[in-house]
Amino acid sequence: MSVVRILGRVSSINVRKVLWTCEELGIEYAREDWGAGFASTKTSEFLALNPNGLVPVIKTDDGVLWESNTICRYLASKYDRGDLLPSDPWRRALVERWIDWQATELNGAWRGAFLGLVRKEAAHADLVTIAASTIDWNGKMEILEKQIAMDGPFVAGRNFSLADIVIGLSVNRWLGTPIERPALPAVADYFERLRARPAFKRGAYDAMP
Ligand SMILES: N[C@@H](CCC(=O)N[C@@H](CS)C(=O)NCC(=O)O)C(=O)O
Repeated sequence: MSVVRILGRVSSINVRKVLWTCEELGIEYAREDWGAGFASTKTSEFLALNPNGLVPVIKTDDGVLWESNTICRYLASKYDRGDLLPSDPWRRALVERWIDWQATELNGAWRGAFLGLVRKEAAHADLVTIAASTIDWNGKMEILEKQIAMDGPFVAGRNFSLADIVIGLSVNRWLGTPIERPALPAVADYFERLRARPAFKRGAYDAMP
């Protein structure tokens, strides 16, 4: 396959999922800056690629693809990386569960606090909403704490998987957002394990929550 083209700014957590995945796969890719602060995703040119007007989008020999978690799954399957996304239905489901949990439960929980405190969006400046989002977000991270403590050292068990990319970047966001956080030692150790990975260092841009 020729070089995978990734459209999206690195300040996007969803773009970084794809970058980190490419680094774990050890494949060649080229990234272009699209999205807030760069080329607009609301132009007809971009909307023809992704009607949602969101990054990331990838262009491959197979075609154009959007939705970050789907892109990560596609790339792991394309490059036959059963270690990242197992083919056995049960083991795969244990990985996919956390990928889906990130996109639904976790992503919904941090919205108010992250957009209000980090992106400083006027529409999310309401302190009551930020406080409610913080409680919700911390509660989700307590779930993660129990999972890692009980079934770690990675989120889907003994081995590093695609779920750790998606969840790891979410932990990075949690740690980088100025909220009051409970002490979660298993999550803290987990994050250090992820940070030690060479692919994390190259693809995760952890200074950006
Ligand atoms: N569900 C989508 C969400 C993508 C998304 O929300 N992207 C944001 C950045 S994280 C975006 O494109 N924002 C608009 C922009 O940057 O122009 C995915 O996971 O790919």
